[in-house]
This record gives sequence, structure tokens and C-alpha cells, in this order.
Amino acid sequence: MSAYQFPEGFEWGTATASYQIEGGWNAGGKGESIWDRFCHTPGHIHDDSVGDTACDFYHRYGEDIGILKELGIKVYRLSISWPRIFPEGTGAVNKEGIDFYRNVLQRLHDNGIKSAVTMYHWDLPQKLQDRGGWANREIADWFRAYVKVLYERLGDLVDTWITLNEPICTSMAGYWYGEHAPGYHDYSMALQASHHLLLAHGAAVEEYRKTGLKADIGITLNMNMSYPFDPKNRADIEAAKRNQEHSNNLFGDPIFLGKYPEELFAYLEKRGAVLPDIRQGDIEIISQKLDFFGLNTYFTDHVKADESRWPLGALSLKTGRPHTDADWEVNPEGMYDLLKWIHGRYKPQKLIITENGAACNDWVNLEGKVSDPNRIDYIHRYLIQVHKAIGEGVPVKGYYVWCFCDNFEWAWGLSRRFGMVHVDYATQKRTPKESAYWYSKVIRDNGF
Ligand code: IFM
Repeated sequence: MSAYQFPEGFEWGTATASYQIEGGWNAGGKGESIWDRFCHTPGHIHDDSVGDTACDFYHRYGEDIGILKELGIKVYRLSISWPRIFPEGTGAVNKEGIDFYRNVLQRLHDNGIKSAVTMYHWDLPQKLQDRGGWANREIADWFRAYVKVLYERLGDLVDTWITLNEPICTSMAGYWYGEHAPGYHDYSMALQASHHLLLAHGAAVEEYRKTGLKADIGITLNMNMSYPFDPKNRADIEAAKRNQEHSNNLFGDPIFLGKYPEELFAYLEKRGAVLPDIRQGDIEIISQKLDFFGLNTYFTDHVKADESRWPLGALSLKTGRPHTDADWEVNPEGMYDLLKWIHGRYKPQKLIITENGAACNDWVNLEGKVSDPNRIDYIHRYLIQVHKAIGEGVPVKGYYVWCFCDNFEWAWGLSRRFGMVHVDYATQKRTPKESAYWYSKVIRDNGF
């Protein structure tokens, strides 16, 4: 019996995303995605790398699923590349794309590994970006047509469906601060895109309920706690509240409470932002009942009031805590606080931590091994907090480490390693790190 025993049937998993691992960017009839375009345009990626090959999962999925099996992973989270299914975004379905995912899902199934499939993890078809992308309200219909094909053609092999991954990154990083594709800098456009993401999410749930498929469907939101930098300073307290409403409630409230955060919207309007065009019936589409809440979380925000920061008047500062190679501070108690906060506010019947993990500066040592004690320590500490929350009644049913293998970390390219499996990008050699073996034992013991 472990000191920290998890409930029977706890779903230990690991996560990935199409653009970050697949490569084969123009193989098998795939169309161009916004990330292909973004990376192929110089100046966007810190280390000038591109995701053309990444981990070459497109050709090596058999080997990777073999490693998953060896480690005893129960659930593998992957995403579908929209332009692999619809090279033009809409219209003709690319059968080779469907076959690729059917093969992957079948292989997982044959190895006794459950699949959790994200339908959108940021690689929009470029053809749809050319029509405005997430800033165009029509995208909810484009998404509806796309997911219908996924349900029809892959539905028999999928164990869990996730509509969108971290939609706030799609809207804010993509349309406001421009760090992600398509790289715009327009806050009001980002707010409008957020609303369209929510509509697309709702459309996907609506279509799903018509299919009669039995798997669970939910969404993955990234959230984190915001604490005032100076807990005695009134302005910091208010700024932290605003910051948290922006990072958590902007998507959480409309989906789970059927309304947008009013105070936040009033503040944004006062500061000159244009609020989204919300039409009659939109909120009903957005707030349909979900089977679970998918949570991604990595760090906490410590917020100082700063009027000069438009539009939120909030600045997140470092506190001197240890940080990972992504420069994200390690604050495991933030996981506990967040789980309690979500449970209290949204009361989901089931919660899955669909991502949590650490970037570390790992390399293969002379003995051919990868020692990554900091990643082990990070996951260990965060899991202790998850365990505590479960003990207090928060219905966390699964935990997925981000990431299964090192991969293409968006604007940071190949320079940040989040994997439990090391990837040598020159040779594509895989080396499970110590964390992979540690996690494998956690799974076997259902605790630690
Ligand atoms: O790599 C990303 C992933 O695509 C989404 N969640 C956060 C991870 C680490 O930055």
C-alpha cells in the first residue's frame, strides 16, 4: 500500500498534440496549417526551428505506442490535425488522413491503451485563416462540419473526446500578443475570437449528442490561480481578481455557468476594449452539459496592479520560487487551490487533469540514460496536491503528464523539453528518461 494511494480505476495518462509531434507536414495529402505558415515565415520561433518533422510520429507511431505500452500508460491523449482531414479546411475529406488516425487509434486499442482525442489543438487549416480564422463567426459551422466527420469516421475507436485545447491560448496568444499563429496584435479581435471558439465548442457538443456515441465529451481549459503580489495591497488584490477572471472565468463561466463574467467585461469596456458580439441563442449553445472538465495547469500568477498594462491593469511577477526550464515557477499548492476553486465554482461531475508537467534541460548521459530528477520532483509534488484535493471530495478521475515525449514547443521551437521520453531530433532516437520509469511505477502501484 502506497502512502499516497489513488482511487481504483484512476486514469494515468500522458498527452501530446498533432503539430508538436507528428511531422509529415505535407505528407499523405495534408493541407497547410497556420503553424506551418507561421514557422516557415522567419522571425517567429525562438530557435528558428520548424515543426516539419518534429518527432516524426507520423511514421513512428508504432514505436511510440510500443513505449507507451511498456510503461503501462493507461490513457494516451493525442490531437487530430484538422488540415490532415480537410486539407482545404472544408469540402473534401482526405481519406489518407482518416486512415492515419484510424491506424493510430487501432494500435492504441490493440495495446490496451485508451485514447483521449482533442479535436483542435491549434493547427487550423491555413485556408480557413485566409477567411479570417477564429475571428470569423462562420468558423463555428466549419468546425461543426469537421467534427461530424471525426465522429462518423473515428467514433468507434475513441474513448474520450475533447473539443478544444486551451482556447484562451488560441485567442489571446494568437490574436492579442501574437506569440502564436496567426500572430495578430488586436485585443478586441482576440475577445471576438474567444466567443467564436466557445461557439465552435458548443457546436461540437451539440453534434456529438446527436450521434449516439457513448464516449465522454468535454473541453480542456488551462487555468491557474492568481494571487495578489502584496496580499495587503488593495489594488493588487483587485488586479489579481481581474487577472484570474480573465485567465479562468472568461471561458469557464460561459461554459459551466452560462454567462460571461460581468465585472470583468465592464472593466474591459471602460478601458476601451470592444466586447464580443454575442447573439441570441449563443449562450445556450456554449453552455451545454459536459461529461467532464479537462484542466491544464502548470504555474500560478502573482499579480501587481499596473495601470500601464492594457487592458487588464495587471502585471504577473516572479516570487523567487524555483522555476522550470520554461521559466514557470513551481508552486504545487496552486494545483490544490485551483482544484478546490473549480470544484466550488463549476462543480463538474468529473475532472481530468489533461496536462501538467515540466520543461527541463535534459540530455542523454555517457551511460545512454537521461536523469531528470527535477521533473520527477515536480510531478511528485503536484500529485501530492491532487491527492489531497481528491481526499477532500474533488472528483479528479485522471492525470496526464505533459508530455509523453520531447516535442515542438510552439514559439520556443525544439528548445524546451517537456517529455518523459527524450527525442534526439537528428536521429529520432527515443530514450525514456528516469521520470518515465518513475511514472510507470506510480501507475503500477496506483500511487507512490
Ligand atoms: O506544449 C504546450 C501544449 O501544447 C499546451 N499546454 C501547455 C504545453 C506546454 O507549454
